[in-house]
Amino acid sequence: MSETWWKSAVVYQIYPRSFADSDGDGIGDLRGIIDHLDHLKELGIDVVWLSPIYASPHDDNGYDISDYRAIDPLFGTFDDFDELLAGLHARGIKLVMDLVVNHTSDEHPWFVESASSLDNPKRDWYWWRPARDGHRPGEHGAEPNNWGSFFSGPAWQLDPATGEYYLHLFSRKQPDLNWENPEVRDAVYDMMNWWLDRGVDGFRMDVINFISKVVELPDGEVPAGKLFGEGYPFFGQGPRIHEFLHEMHERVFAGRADSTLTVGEMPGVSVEQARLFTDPARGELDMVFQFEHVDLDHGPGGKWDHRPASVLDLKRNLTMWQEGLADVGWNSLYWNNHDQPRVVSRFGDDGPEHRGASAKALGTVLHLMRGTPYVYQGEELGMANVPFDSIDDFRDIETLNHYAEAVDIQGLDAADVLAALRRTSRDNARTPMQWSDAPAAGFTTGTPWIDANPDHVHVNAAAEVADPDSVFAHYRRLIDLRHRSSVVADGDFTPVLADHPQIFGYRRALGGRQLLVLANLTGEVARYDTAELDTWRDAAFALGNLPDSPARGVSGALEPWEALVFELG
Ligand code: ISL
Repeated sequence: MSETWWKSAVVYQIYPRSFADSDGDGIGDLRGIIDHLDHLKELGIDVVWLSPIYASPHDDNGYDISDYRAIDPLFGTFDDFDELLAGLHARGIKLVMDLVVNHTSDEHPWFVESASSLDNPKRDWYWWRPARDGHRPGEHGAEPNNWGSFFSGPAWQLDPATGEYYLHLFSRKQPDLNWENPEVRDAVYDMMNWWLDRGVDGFRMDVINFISKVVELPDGEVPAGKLFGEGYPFFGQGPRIHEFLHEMHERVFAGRADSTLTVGEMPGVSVEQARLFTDPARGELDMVFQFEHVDLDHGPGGKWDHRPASVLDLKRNLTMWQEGLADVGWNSLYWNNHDQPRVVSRFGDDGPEHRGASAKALGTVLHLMRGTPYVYQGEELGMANVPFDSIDDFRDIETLNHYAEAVDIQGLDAADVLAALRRTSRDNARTPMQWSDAPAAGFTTGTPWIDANPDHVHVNAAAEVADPDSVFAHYRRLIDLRHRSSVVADGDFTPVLADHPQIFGYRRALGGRQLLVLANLTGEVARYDTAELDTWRDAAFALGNLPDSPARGVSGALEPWEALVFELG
């Protein structure tokens, strides 16, 4: 197998809690996935990334792990897991596991031991600190530094047993591991080798650019209007991050065949840093998830402070990443995951007229760039954000904590906060996969843990798989094109119509073969000057998203949300 097999591969993310429930308890499970393997085969994907299925108290839906070597009974057993892995492999699909090692659950035995006394041998496996000088533990302002947690409130929790605080960048049930301690790193590498030896094909690494911290843990600047200081400068790409990732590569991946895939989730990573992380010569990671394009619609107040992102913003950012990782390194390409609102509602148009076309146009521009595309469950159906009308409908810890802080502490208007949640909450990605028009979208025979989107009566897999004009059929064609075309997998990327305010256009080229992608990412007709595209006048039509696309050439106009692909050579 070539060491860069993933250049022509497409990854599909499964969030197991919301994919398919086989036993009627309202929560998705491994047997539910087994029941739907043919959906994945039909779509044509090459790799599944499975969000966490390990033992967990589920404070953050499994991103708080209490045993890395156990399957949570909520999801099934090791027999189910082995059957799933075999079923995927039998269909030529690899399995990439989620690796959550910036933190564990506070119920992990490592943390329970660590918390038990000041001199426990595992005390130093986590970040314990006494109260700030001059303060008594528990007093207002006594936290060891001023960092805020990603899930609201301070990043420190006092443990009364020893009178010290522990660091948690996420919930208080997700204490951060201390990667400075070599025993921690050994334990993580052992666990990774154990899973690879069981037959899994790689890892998606949760917030892996946070694992190295500036050990003094200094106070951060407090942005205007915020309650806490910014810790990011002291844990984002910390001092030893490249050393740790290279060590992991040597200890886990270097001795294995080149059939694995590693992708590091890296909020806040820059293109220059991403080039270092993914330079094959450095032996760190195959690719990273960056967040710049999905943060473009965040205002100065962060994710809950929406501002519209223009087509120009979006394509300029994606183009910068294409160019930044053109010669060294590799991009991962995504619109959605379990933390992001649905792309058709965000950068597309989820109204009845344009939902299908805009979902297909966004899929087209993403899948034909240089990089490895990721499809998040339901994206291939054009699933949209959910119109929840009460805070009681939401389940996500980040969402619920933010609502409580914004309404109860900051005194913001509840209706405004709810409107922001509806647009941006992670729960938009977590409603049940829409298999059919049946109650609960065919996801469960019981009561789903989170309500299904009412639009499942017309947006669902049963209707789309059979329909050659569906979003599903379009995604299948895009995936097939990557498999068949070395230009898509490995060609150069050059922007076209770079300053056009509505059209995202680019050329891909490899040897004498070329591909042209033109997509109107707005609901109005887009006219363009064909002078720059002269050589494409007689190019062959390859793919389009509207009924009369095949008849349309490089004509100087694109219909609302029209996306066309042409081939030369
Ligand atoms: O979604 C976010 C909040 O707006 C992101 O900041 C997110 O928390 C960040 O991308 C890290 O995400 C990962 O780690 C979290 C977990 O809650 C997310 O689901 C996971 O993808 C902690 O493990």
